[in-house]
Amino acid sequence: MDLKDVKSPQDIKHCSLEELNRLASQVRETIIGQVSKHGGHLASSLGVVELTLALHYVFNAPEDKIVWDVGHQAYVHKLLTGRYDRFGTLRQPGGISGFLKRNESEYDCFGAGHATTSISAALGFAVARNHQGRNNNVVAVIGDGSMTGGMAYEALNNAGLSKQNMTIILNDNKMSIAPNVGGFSKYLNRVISDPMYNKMRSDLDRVMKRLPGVLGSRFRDLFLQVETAAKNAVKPGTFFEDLGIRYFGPIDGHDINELIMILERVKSQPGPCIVHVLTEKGRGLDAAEKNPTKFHGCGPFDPESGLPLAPGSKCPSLTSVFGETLLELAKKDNRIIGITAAMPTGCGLDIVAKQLCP
Ligand SMILES: Cc1ncc(C[n+]2csc(CCOP(=O)(O)OP(=O)(O)O)c2C)c(N)n1
Repeated sequence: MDLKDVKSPQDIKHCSLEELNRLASQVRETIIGQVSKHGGHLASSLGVVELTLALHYVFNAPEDKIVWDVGHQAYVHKLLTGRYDRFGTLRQPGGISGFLKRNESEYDCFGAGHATTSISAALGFAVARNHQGRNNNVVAVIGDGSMTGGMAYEALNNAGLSKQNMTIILNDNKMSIAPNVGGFSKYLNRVISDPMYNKMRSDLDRVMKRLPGVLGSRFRDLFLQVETAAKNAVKPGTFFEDLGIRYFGPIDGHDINELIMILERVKSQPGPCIVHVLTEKGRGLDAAEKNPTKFHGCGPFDPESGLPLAPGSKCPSLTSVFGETLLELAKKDNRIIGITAAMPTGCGLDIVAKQLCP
């Protein structure tokens, strides 16, 4: 299977693991090729290549609803949902959008641009599904950065209470646009680094993988019981479990096989679930892995060196003028406070922070 032949997610349903991994490489090449020529959001999409392939392999979009938070990480989704041929028009006048757009594709069930919207939207889709007597799946994909926004907690609160069948994918790359900060980010780090839980999980997974197919399915229930008991002893993800949302993870978000296994499992799980997936922002492009903030959104660049192609205008940017002016004012008046929407570089407040908050 070649990426250019993928006209819809149906086309990847019968791919072998090897083919899926090959598609992952082609998707990365295509995205890097396009963004290096015309600019765009890069690092977030590169981080979710395997995750998006696994989601479209396991779930049945557009009947199943896949809701992407913000929408800046959806280039992979676009390539797998019939927009490969138009991908060269991405963000060009008359071309396809850099975000999800409902009137662009039936696979874009929700369009945003604002962070933190996906769980609320997915919950809405789940309630509407039940209301209409349908049984499609609903998935929200939210980054750890977007998970720090207030609306996500409203949605988690309601999801836990309403017991709707839905899956939340927490795409944890430790980054918002800048490195993620705050209590929730620290909490996720503690979950990830719990050595006892990680050992228990890998031991259980190893046992499961050794079981032959039929036996494996017979032992699945037992496995779930053992895992639940072990989880209760070690308690990763208790924050979510206490809200009434079943927690799975942490999972390697670049291992397609592991992703497919866990997504198949949560698909049949009643009630709301959260799958904690660990990914690397900028994965597959050296310069973006080293500097994911710079490559969150970027202009044209040389893929070899990562250096910008166009030297840029001699005029200072609006962002830098804003930052410099605010710095000048804040130096004179300590009542001036800068608040950033988790993007200090993007709004010029890094200029202020560097000098006034060393
Ligand atoms: C309400 C709101 N605040 C801030 C932003 C700016 N913004 C765009 S993406 C993003 C967060 C990106 O982090 P994450 O959700 O972890 O996704 P990642 O890019 O790491 O995959 C932010 C803060 C926004 N789009 N909407």
